[in-house]
Amino acid sequence: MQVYLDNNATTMVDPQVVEAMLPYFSEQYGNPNSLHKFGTSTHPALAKAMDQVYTALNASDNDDIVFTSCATESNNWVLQSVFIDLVLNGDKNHMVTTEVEHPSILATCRFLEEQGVKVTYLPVNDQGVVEAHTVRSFITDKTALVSVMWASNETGMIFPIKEIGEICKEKGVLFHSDGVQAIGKIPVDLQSLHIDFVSMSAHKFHGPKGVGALYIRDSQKLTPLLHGGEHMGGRRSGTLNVPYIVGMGKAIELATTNIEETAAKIRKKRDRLEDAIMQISDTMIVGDRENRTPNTILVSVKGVEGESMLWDLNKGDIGASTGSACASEELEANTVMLAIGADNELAHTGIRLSLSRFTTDAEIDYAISHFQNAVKRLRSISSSYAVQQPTKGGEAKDCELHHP
Ligand code: C6P
Repeated sequence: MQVYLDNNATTMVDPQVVEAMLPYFSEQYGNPNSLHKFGTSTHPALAKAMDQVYTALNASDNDDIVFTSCATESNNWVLQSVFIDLVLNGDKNHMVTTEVEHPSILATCRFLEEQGVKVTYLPVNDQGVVEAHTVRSFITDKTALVSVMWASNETGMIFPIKEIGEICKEKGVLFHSDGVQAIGKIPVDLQSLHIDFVSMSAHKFHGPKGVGALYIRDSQKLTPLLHGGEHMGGRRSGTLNVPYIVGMGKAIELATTNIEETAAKIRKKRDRLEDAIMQISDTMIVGDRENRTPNTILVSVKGVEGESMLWDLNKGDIGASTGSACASEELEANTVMLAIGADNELAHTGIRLSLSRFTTDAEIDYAISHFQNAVKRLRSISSSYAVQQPTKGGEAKDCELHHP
């Protein structure tokens, strides 16, 4: 049996999505900007995909949704352009973000710092979440933008986006949220929130890789990152990737129709896996279960290096990760665990397990059994664990940073 538990890195494309995309590769392959019917015949499919995204997010007709190549592009676009728009033309030169954002935010922030922008990286609490009052206390009259992720790719923890949006509105500061790990996993209603920009990526909700979007509230001005043609109303140049946009529309529709019901089913399997892992002595889960996306577990197994666990799981045909796939080749400590206050050794014990609506009960049974055996095997050869008497299972607590 093969078990894929790395759905926060990417997901399987839903067969219904593949089916919706196929005609736009070799039948209706025209360029939507062409005036002939090969081009114009793609317009209804593009309009439908756009509608599917608006409906899924409950965006208003005044808002803009611009398709991009991925969330990395959407994140870069917002951060770089807000400072092109506001710093070059005004006197604001400060942004607020968190220590636990995805590398596509953190690396862009470092780039902006090299251009003279001042960036405040907010600390997180013991759940790995930034608190709204912390955001408030770091906004100054020089702050142009606050960028806080909606849900963590590493822990699944959901951030207080509604409260942060209200603070930004009150302070007259733009608010961007990286919604990649929230959209398609938890209900999102953009009309009930005050968020100026939201980034998303189709391959996180069973759509294709290489297509994402940026939501722009009230269609406000944002200098394009890519200049060229008049594609997407001049907001993002480059020939529209029709099959992928069609796929993204279908995928978001499938992911958000009956989302609460689907989430409950995923949560039940996730909780069963989590309960079984917590029966193993000296394990800890990062983040309170109720405030997490329904599919994610970040677990620390004392005395077992995350990378060793990963390879053991891989030998058993289980795909997991130690954290963000973008950092996983570097054998780095888990950034969220470090931000919560774990020491370097402990932060190397993190394993991220992320389910999807395609994960089956049989796969969870297999993963539980393999995980338990892997811990036994690896602890028996671990110099930091070998001599210790294991404590009774089931006593692991959410979010404690010191193993018993
Ligand atoms: N996170 C992970 O393993 P792209 O691939 O560019 O569409 O998405 C980037 C991205 C942005 N924000 C968040 C919160 C993300 O989780 C990701 C992708 C994967 O965690 C791959 S690094």
